[in-house]
Amino acid sequence: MGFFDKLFSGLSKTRSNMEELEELFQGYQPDSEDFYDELEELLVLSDMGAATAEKVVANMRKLTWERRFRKGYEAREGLIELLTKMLDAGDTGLKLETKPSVILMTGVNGVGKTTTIGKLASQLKAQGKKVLLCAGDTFRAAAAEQLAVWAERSGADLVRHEEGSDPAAVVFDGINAAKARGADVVIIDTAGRLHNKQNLMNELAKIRRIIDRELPEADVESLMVLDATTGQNGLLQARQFLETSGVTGIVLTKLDGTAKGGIVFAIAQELKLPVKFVGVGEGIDDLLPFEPEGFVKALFKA
Ligand SMILES: Nc1nc2c(ncn2[C@@H]2O[C@H](COP(=O)(O)OP(=O)(O)O)[C@@H](O)[C@H]2O)c(=O)[nH]1
Ligand SMILES: [Mg+2]
Repeated sequence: MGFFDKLFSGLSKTRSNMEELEELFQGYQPDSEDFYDELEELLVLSDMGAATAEKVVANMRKLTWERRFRKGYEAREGLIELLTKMLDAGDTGLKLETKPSVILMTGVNGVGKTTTIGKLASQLKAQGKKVLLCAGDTFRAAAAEQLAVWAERSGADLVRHEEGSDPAAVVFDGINAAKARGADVVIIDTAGRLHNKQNLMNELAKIRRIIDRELPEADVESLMVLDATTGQNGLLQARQFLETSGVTGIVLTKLDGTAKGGIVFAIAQELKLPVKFVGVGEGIDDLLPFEPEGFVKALFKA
């Protein structure tokens, strides 16, 4: 399946949720208050969040007035344009120019951190990079096992310690192994759950300090993983990670399993962080680089 087709099918649930939006444009009446009310309702249903939906509607009113939309297709194009603009929250690419450079993966339990690491490792390997995975989730033995499977599949190196050992020590070893072996990228897995939240945040802060101390000049991409199926709730949970690990971008997983793809807009508007990748399945090739225009097009069948 091609790149756009994958995104398109990954968004099929969200798009079916938006069919009513297409109907809304078919019955478009300029200057109708009902149009704006229904638009807002549909956007909220897509899990865009009330504040962001309100903003879209306000921007849409303004654009309609400026451009004097009369026809449904004009208004539809206008909406596509402004939604695309709203997704621009910074650079969607990864900056990994130093050798080694680091990708730190954070997020609550079960969102798809380890799976995303496997997918990313495979993409970086395909670009000819030497990749080392570092099993910083030492909370459960199964976590390192799962990472080992992905290392095998993607052809990446792996550094792991025993269950229950200090994650910061694994990270220290991982970074030094990467230096010694001439790896291009170290990808660090982390736990999403510990005995309590404060423990987890302290641990992430400690990992971050080790990275900054051992590789002060390195490019560090700190990616926070969000599960699209948890919607607005996931967004709330995510805020704590932002301060602790210096997040540079978001990976939004499980878009294939939800009709609530509108969460992408809430992320850009509320977290002011770029989505860098979207997950559209459990397979190794099911991670797509995010790009606002393509995303909105796939959402609208435009
Ligand atoms: N459908 C779907 N499932 C995913 C995606 N990403 C991860 N998963 C699944 O989500 C579950 C939890 O993933 P895992 O990587 O273990 O999460 P972690 O606890 O954050 O490391 C696994 O069953 C994955 O296969 C995705 O993009 N789509
Ligand atoms: Mg994991």
